[in-house]
Amino acid sequence: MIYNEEFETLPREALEALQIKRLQQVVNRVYHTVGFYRKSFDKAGVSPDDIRSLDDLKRLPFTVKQDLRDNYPFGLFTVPMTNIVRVHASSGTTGKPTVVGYTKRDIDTWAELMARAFAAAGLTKNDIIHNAYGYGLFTGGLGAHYGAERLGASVIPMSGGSTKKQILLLQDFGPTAICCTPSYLMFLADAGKEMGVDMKSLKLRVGILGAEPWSERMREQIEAELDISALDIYGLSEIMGPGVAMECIEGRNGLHVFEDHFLVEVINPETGEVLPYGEKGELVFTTLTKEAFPLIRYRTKDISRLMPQICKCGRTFVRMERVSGRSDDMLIIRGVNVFPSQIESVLMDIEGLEPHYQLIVEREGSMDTLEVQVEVSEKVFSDEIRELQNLEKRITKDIKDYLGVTSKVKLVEPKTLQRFEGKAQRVIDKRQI
Ligand code: DLL
Repeated sequence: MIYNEEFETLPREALEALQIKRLQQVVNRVYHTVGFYRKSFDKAGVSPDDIRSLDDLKRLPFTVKQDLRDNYPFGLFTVPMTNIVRVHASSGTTGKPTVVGYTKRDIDTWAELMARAFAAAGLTKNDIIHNAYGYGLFTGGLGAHYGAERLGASVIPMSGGSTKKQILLLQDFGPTAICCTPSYLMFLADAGKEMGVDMKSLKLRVGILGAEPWSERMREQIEAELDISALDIYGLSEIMGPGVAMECIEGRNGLHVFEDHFLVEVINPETGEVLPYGEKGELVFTTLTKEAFPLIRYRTKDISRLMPQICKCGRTFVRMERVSGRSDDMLIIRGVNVFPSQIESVLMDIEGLEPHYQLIVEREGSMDTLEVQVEVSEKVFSDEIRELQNLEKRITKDIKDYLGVTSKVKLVEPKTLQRFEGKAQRVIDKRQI
């Protein structure tokens, strides 16, 4: 099912004509309304008038997460706060989150793109969508919610957590679709089985799963355990939230990027050079229609490749291969984005800890676990065991409070963790997904 036949099946030529027109508009607008862009374009020696074809896109400078941080919280918005109707936020590389804003029209566009995503999963107004993405600053919950309503489906705004209740509603309300992270769906499947529920007998037909990397192997496992189609949805807060790209149920091979609203490029993360279709590199997005918070050539750090072959579903939009990893050290633990540097700054605010730590990420069953090992000072190490336990508790609490992730903290003797000559290897990721 194609939600917006007119745009989603535009012949390439017409699509590109629309894209260049929209690109020129957005480039002009950011140049004239946001000091940051004026400076960065001037520095790169490029003016909005230089953008005559889509090929000129590569003349524009990149935007990176640090730029968002430098302009925290609202510095890159192009409209006054009176026109902003919603803000969301996601983890930044330090304690401060990355903040994004939406006008009424932005929310409207987002709802349409999420409705398109649901339709690509084969859903219609006759479906009941159980939405277990978190509601709140995270874009997953409200993003999917508005899209489901736009489609006219019945949405169950469940949010994350409360496992038993999730299972109960899945049985009693009979949703035909579920939205959550793939690892959470595996967790729910296990939990349901433990409760004696036959998860295959639920009415669920399809999962709209994303917000973290996953693999074909995980897809097979989810599909077998729940007897559903498990489809991949991609997005990031900076660009909009979920619904930047979506896999279609007909193709099940790569995610269609909603190219009438976003320009996508793949670059070599080392050199910044634009790579041709088919080559693997870092995804870069430019928003074409966003009002409040347009972004020009935003480096996502997500690794993928573009597949231009026409899909059997009829959509003409290019597909991106499922994201295989990141070019930076961001971890996604149970759907929460965490940078090692954020954990470091929490640790460094606590007296008695040394700046030597290691993060060990594992997957037990379907649950990600995070262990934080940190060296304590000689003085602390000679304290009573109870004091050390209290310190562990305090660190666990601070990490939970500041970053939203549950961790197991292990204090270790001074000088026991490995030292590094070059780049420190802080993270040991043992997950096999
Ligand atoms: O995770 C938006 C989202 C919500 C997408 C619900 C899909 C479903 P952020 O919290 O800003 O936004 O995190 C964005 O998550 O740069 C990727 O690294 C990762 N990510 C998102 N979707 C996928 C996916 C939301 N399908 C960051 N596969 C992105 C792999 C994904 N990684």
